[in-house]
Amino acid sequence: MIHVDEEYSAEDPEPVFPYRYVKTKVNVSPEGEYDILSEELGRGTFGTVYLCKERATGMGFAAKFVTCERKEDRRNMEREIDIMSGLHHSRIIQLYDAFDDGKTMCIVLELILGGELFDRVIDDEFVLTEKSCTAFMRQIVDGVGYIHSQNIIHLDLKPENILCLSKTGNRIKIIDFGMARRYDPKKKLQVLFGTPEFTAPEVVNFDEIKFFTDMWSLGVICYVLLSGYSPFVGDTDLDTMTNVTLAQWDFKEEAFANISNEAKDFIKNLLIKDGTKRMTAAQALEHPWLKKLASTTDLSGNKAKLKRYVIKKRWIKAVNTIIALRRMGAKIDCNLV
Ligand code: PIT
Repeated sequence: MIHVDEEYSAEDPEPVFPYRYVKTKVNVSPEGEYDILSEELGRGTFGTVYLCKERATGMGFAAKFVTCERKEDRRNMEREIDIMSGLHHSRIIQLYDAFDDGKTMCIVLELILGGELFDRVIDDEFVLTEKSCTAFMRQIVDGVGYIHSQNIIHLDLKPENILCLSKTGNRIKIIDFGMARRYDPKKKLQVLFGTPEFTAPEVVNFDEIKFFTDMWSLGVICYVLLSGYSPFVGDTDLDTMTNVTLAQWDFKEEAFANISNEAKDFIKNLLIKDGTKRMTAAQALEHPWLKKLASTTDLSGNKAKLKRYVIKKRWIKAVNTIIALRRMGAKIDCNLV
């Protein structure tokens, strides 16, 4: 059995490569310097991420490719590169290189091999406790606090975007800055995207977005992690968005009966409709639930719920991938199970 017992250390581990400021190599293709391997690390709205190897060093990386058919695709990638090249922190995936060959853009990123946080948490070997949840939440809040300190809002914080460094340790990193924005106090920032289940009411209502928008998502992630239930999810995205705009939610009785008041208070202070009343990342780190040693009571019932949640999500994602590929006219090798 793996217990996340080792206390999370605030000390920054050595980065795999020294922090660097990346400048996009224009009219150059990554194949000159990297071997792009056929293994897919991930696929999403953002494009496809492949495993790759730098020939000069033999080091492994993750390469995200985006075909820039529209002007907007290039602008989005340029924004992501600009944002990521200024984020240097151990809880944030690091940018290593960037290419623009005129048709396709590629960003080379730190390789993270432990998989998604929720996949790790539902592993049979993993013991879900409040303590293990705080070990993860503390790092996520720490990373988000750093992002905010750099004037960046992530805007797509969700379980899929939290990766584990290894299959056994408890260290995580935040990925996917494809939706991130720089906060400009002179401009009113409104966005119309995100993942409804984890998106704040101000996004759905097309109201002003600020750093507190990310804090709502952390509240939802924490709720799901502890209980296996998702507080706003409905049968359709539209139902989910209605639930979010109402900001009405409660602690599902059967799942939260054995959860501490501190943990509930932590979530209560994030899932607040009025963004200005939510805890900031700095306040969240000072909250008693993250400050003190949390309970080590085994939450195996909740873990079973979380497992069902993750498996259902995996299926929905697989089906959506097939639909998208069919639309592109691809032949599908159907080996889902
Ligand atoms: C890894 C390992 C892995 C997935 C990724 C990286 C993906 C990262 C990523 C980063 C972005 C983005 C989309 C995906 O927009 O399994 O090392 O900035």
